[in-house]
Amino acid sequence: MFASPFPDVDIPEASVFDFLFTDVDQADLDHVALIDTAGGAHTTYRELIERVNATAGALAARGIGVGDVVGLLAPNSSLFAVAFHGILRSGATATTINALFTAHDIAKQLTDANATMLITVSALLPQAQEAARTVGITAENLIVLDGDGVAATGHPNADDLLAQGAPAPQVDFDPATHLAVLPYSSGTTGNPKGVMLTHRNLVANMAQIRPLLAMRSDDKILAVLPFFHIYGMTVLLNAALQARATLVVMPRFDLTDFLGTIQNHRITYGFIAPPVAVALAKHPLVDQYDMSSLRVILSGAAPLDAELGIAVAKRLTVRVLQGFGMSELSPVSHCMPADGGQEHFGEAAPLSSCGWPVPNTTNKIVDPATGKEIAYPTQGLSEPGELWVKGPNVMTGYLGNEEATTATIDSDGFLHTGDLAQVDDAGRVFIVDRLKELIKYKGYQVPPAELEALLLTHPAVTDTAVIGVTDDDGEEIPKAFVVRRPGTDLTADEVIEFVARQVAPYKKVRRVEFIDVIPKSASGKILRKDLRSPTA
Ligand code: 4UW
Repeated sequence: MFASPFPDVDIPEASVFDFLFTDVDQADLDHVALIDTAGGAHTTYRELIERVNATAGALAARGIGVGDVVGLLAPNSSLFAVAFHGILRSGATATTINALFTAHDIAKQLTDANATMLITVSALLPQAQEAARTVGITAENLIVLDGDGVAATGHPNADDLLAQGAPAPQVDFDPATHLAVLPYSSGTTGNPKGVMLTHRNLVANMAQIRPLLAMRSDDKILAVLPFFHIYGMTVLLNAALQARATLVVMPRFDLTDFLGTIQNHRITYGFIAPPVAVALAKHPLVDQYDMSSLRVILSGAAPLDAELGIAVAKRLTVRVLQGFGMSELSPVSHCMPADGGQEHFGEAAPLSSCGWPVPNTTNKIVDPATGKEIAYPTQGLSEPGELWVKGPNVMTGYLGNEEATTATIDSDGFLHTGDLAQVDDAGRVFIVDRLKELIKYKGYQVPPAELEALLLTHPAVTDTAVIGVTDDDGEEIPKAFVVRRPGTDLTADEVIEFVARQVAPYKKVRRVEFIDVIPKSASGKILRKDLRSPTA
């Protein structure tokens, strides 16, 4: 067992709204909190807080409050930020939905989360409407933030909510137990599950990462990571606003816009996932832009290749850092400090690591075969084992799924990440492999169980297993092993096409191999390890 080397931080008993906004300095009120690159709107902290309160008031007037769940389906924008904090401020729980989801995916999440309202934007209205119809959400409870408004369409928009002038409600809940958000994650196995994160979980994670990330009010933070995913939610919508920085909000990633935004807004701090690092290290376009304002780039959500990270640091003359997170950990459990670790430890951590455990946490590395704890190394690296994490950022469990909860959080409070890690004698943690089923495509979760269930509906497929493999660019991609029904001539292209027609683009199967039989254990569990041969 080893603890964070950083001093414990104080975690106030406060709601997310109170932690973020009750003690804003007068000087910060007129500071710009959010800039939309689409449309160019600027929102000050004063305006943000007023709008969050007004949104909470309007939701309360519609009967939404403690115990209700509201779906939020939108790409990044200042409207998203207001809606998100408005939901939490009203006492309701936000279930954020991947903006790339199909109507089927959206309905599934809304149903599982028991959501009674859906907030979206006009670009996603067709799938939002279809999902709302499926789950019985009325037109009035489908809010289209940038839409033409209730008079024109039957769907209220953001202005309708603000114009209502309803005061923010007095809400009474215990931050330690009340759910702030319900993001969905497949965890170590199976279909996506609602990850129950309390106000305390989110407040704790903000407090835990504050001394490491050291964001400042004069930082211009690039907000291109999706707010609906826990990474963007915590580091951007929560931690960056807590630091009173300015978020420069991009609705989607496009390399030219991304580089132009860094140059034109003089971005100082960037949060990315590894595919963006590939572009920053290799793409010729990068040389045409002035990147000199950048001081820190932090990568997470999937493994960062150390050579690649070093190439980015050299090319842009910037500090590149890596962190590790998981929805179930609110999400940040490991991170390098903004100076790489120089001040605290005398040297920066190697980029192949994801830094040290964040304050107030302890870790174990456990041999998955024997369940025995692996010894902390006196020199060099420990043996690899499953990473276990304990701390105030550990979720309370999976919604309505006691079995998955007890399989993931043990009786001592350690969350079993399903990732294989090593620790070195300086306390730095290296993620070396993934034990769990989950596949990550460009940092997005692809649950194999979902693709397997879909493939089994194809009449020419008798059995299947989907695993992650690495393509030529070092990207993890979903690959399907398929057992063909005898007498059929199903092709790989047909399999790819069959899945692509029915899932969000990032969940596509990108490679197919036909085999005679799927390797399974005596209990019928797919032996994914056996499928991971060098040619896979
Ligand atoms: N190296 C190897 C990594 C890494 C990794 C994640 O979708 P989820 O549930 O959650 C995330 C959250 C990532 C994150 C959030 C905040 C933050 O500061 C940060 O570092 C900068 C990262 O991705 O997926 C969780 C799973 O994603 C893999 C790993 O398998 C984990 O269990 N993963 N980060 N640096 N693998």
